[in-house]
Parts: sequence; C-alpha cells; structure tokens
Amino acid sequence: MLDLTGKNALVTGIANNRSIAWGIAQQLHQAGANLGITYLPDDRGRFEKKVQELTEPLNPSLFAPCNVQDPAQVQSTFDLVKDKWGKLDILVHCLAFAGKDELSGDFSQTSRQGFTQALEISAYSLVEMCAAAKPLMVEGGSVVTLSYLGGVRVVPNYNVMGIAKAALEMNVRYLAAELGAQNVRVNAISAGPIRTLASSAVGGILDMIHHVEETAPLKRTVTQLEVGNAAAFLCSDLSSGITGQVLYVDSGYSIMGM
Ligand code: 0WE
Repeated sequence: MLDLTGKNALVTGIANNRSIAWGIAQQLHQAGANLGITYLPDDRGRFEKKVQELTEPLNPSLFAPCNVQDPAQVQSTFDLVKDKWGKLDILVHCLAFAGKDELSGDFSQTSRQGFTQALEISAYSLVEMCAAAKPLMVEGGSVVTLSYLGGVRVVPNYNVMGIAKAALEMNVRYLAAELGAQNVRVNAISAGPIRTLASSAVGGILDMIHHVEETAPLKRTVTQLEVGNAAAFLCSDLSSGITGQVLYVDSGYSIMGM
C-alpha cells in the first residue's frame, strides 16, 4: 500500500512540534522514507537545537540550514542532497512568511517591501527549490507544498499572504507542466487552520478555529497528522496520476457557502 521505502525525502519548514511540516515528516518516516530535514538558521541557533532534538527519533540522514532568502544556502542544501543521496525523490515545501504588520489592517496599506518579502519567501522559494531539485529527481519524484484558502478567497487579515498563496498555487501548475516530462509531480495541500507557531502569532486565530468547528462538515479542525497522511499519499505512487492539483484537507470547510 503506501510505501516510501527507498525514497529520499527532503522536508523543509519544521519549527517545532506543532509545525505541519513535522506532521508530514512523521508520516513520511512511518511510510519508510529516508528523511532530510532543513531548518531556519538564526544567530542563537534556537531552531537548530529544537528541530534537531525533535527530529532525532526519525533518524534523518541529512540535516541542513536553509534560509530561502539566501540563494547560497538553497544551493548548498541541494549540493548536500547530491553528495549524500545521489538522487532526490520527494521535496516537501512548508515555508511562508509575511511581516506581522502586513497581517492586519487594510490590505491596500501593504508595503512594497512587505509584498516583495512575502512573495519571495512564500512563493518564489518553491520555484528556486524545484530548479535545484530538478536535476536530482532522476527517477521521477513528487513535490508537495502547503497552501491555504486565503489564496483563493478573501480571509480577513490574511492580506498579502493570500496573494503569496495565489502565486504559490499558480507556481504549482507551471512547475507541474514543466516537470511532468521527467515524471516529477507537483501538488499543493490547502490545509484548514491549525494552531502552529505561525498561526498562533495571528490575532483572532482561535475565533477562526471555532468558526471552522461550527461550520465545517466534519465539525472540527484538521490535525498536522491528517495533513501528513495526505502529503504521504501525494508523495507515494498511490497518487501517480495526480499533478498540478490543490488538495483541500480542511474538514470540508471550503465547500460551504453559508
Ligand atoms: O499561512 C499561514 C500563516 C502565515 C504566516 C503567519 C505569520 C504570523 C507571524 C506568515 N507570516 C507570519 N509572520 C509572522 O510574523 N496560515 C494559513 C495561518 C494563518 O495566518 C493567518 C490566518 C491563518 C489561518 C493570518 C491572518 C488571518 C488568518
């Protein structure tokens, strides 16, 4: 059934045990994948220590700093993949950032710098990583990224992140069209709201979660492990005919009109 043994999977975007990327990494490990983990380096090494301790039980065979605002770090991450593994099968992209100021108030007040930064980190980084991964995915492969409903509909305060997710979802389609020729599939998961480091920094996230619990068909939010299971499916041969898609893992919330 769902078998990822012999597959090399690079997972980006783990910050702590609430990260959706952590839910994905656990399910890929359970399915037998060989893991590589990247983390955001900072001057106090906080993420490095936290992510290293957290992921140790999954026995990652690669552990690398990767700040996507630095092209040299992206290149050295994939150089390491080439040196250690020779080939890459799975790339999991769970990276997003907008300045806190941009995630409240009037969207028209989005700054030029805030717009550029949000799109660079949250959308362009997928293009750059796919370019670096392309020559390493010699046996075909699967790329999975994380999106959110705010990229297709207006969600109060999501603001410039919505534009970044719209760009990300279109990146998925253009990348899928290009990379399909070498049997590399590219898909996104649009996850419902989950309490994570990123979302907890957002005012009103608990109200949004309660709204989902009342409105969504399943009457609850989704968990990181449920997103992880969908990601494992998209990374496996079970989804061999699926590319360029956005799969909603949101308790059905997005189908509702009232
Ligand atoms: O994509 C996200 C999180 C995006 C995010 C969150 C932060 C908070 C802290 C990006 N950058 C930052 N920068 C910070 O400084 N989500 C889908 C979660 C999320 O974020 C929201 C949401 C939801 C849901 C922001 C506003 C409104 C709803």
